[in-house]
Amino acid sequence: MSRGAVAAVDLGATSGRVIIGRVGDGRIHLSHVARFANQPVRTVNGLHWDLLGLYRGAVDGLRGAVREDPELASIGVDSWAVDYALLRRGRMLGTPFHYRDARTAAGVEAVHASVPFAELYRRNGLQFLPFNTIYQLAAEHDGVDLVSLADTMLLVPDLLGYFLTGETVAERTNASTTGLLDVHTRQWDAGLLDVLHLPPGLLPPLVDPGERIGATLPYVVDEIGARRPIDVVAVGSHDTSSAVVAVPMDPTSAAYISCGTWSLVGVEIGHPVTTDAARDAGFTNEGGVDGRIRFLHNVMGLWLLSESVRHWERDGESIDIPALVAQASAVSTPVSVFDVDDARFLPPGDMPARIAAWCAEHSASVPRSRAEFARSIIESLAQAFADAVRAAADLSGVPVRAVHIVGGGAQNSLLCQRTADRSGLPVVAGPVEATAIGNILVQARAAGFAEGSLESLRAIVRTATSPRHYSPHP
Ligand code: LRH
Repeated sequence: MSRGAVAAVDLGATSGRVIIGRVGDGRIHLSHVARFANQPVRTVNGLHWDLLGLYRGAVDGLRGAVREDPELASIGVDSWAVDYALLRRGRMLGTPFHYRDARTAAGVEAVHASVPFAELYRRNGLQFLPFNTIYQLAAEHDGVDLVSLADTMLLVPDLLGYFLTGETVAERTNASTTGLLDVHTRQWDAGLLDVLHLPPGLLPPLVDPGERIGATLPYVVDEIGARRPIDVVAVGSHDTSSAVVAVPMDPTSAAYISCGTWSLVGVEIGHPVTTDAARDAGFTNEGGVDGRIRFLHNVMGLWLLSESVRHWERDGESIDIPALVAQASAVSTPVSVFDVDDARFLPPGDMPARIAAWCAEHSASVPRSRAEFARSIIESLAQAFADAVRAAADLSGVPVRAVHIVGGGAQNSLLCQRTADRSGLPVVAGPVEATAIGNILVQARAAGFAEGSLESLRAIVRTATSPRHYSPHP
């Protein structure tokens, strides 16, 4: 096994990063090269991602990465799931939408009229979320019908891969979030495309994490200042699938929470569970790296806190989130636990007012200060995590004896402690950089800098990081 460097482009809902990972001898070292803002843009026809701006940020970051390490073996891109661009003969049609755009309701109705949800779940194994790609595509018909003009649909990381290499592929873990992948065969569900009148050629060939997508095009080589074309390699391009690669867990007895804007709570299993009980509990079967299944529930996540802070900051005040969480820890009066998954919390807007309205409607006490709002959000998330961990264990049969929290939420010790308390299980927090680490490890294995199963990759994470432990308090 040799040692070497790869570059991860990791696009999150609020920022993108380029990180170099140096891997070898069972070790990993990260070097943060660039961070750039991801600022959604609202226009007259809805909420969009600035994908060209994000690509620009990625290219600038890759230039920095090449300057720092001219021998980079490969580049891998991951991002949030479900969103896509439509293309015709290689040109992007329209401005891709943000999954929090409200247009999808019509799409949900149209899809369920053709394929009832119970049947859809048996086919695609996905938790109902109104923004799953399948509903967004159906909503595109509501107005200008770009879908029928398109010859290709690319998910966000695949779009960046296309800009870098000229190759059009669909990475399988992210493809599993579209609703158009058969959860049992892991192939596109051609029957579903047919029933929904989607062009048969719309979905590109599937590739698996670790497969080479192509080499950077000459203009990219030039822009990033490389001496030669660099391979772009498929990783778990759904950020959650990369994050779960880097959970230092024993999947036969642990649950994980990938905790950031969203919180994905579940277990890793070998085969999908598409029972009526799993469907009714809102559990999804997402495709993982090496054919594993992420059986999880998608919980609203730290978006509740960040969007509240965004509201409080609207007049120019600046709020320090760790300081706010410290104030929330000091709140000694009981606060209300609300249903974090209530659909009203999905779109951007005045989150404190929505939380207050939920509490008033449910005869629960309304938080009176920012610290109480923050405490109420954290208690409600911790309760949702505990409930989802229990449901994941019951529905999958995995005897969960510990809960791993990775991602930004692993830094929030109040949330970690209250998750331990409310679940009655020990919580192991870290790494914070799980997504980038998972992206890097899959590339490193493809390049021969690491080897073996996910268990071997997780052993590297265990050696390289020092998680924090939280014991449940009675
Ligand atoms: C987390 C995430 C999650 C999806 C959501 C759209 O970033 O990828 O797994 O459900 O974004």
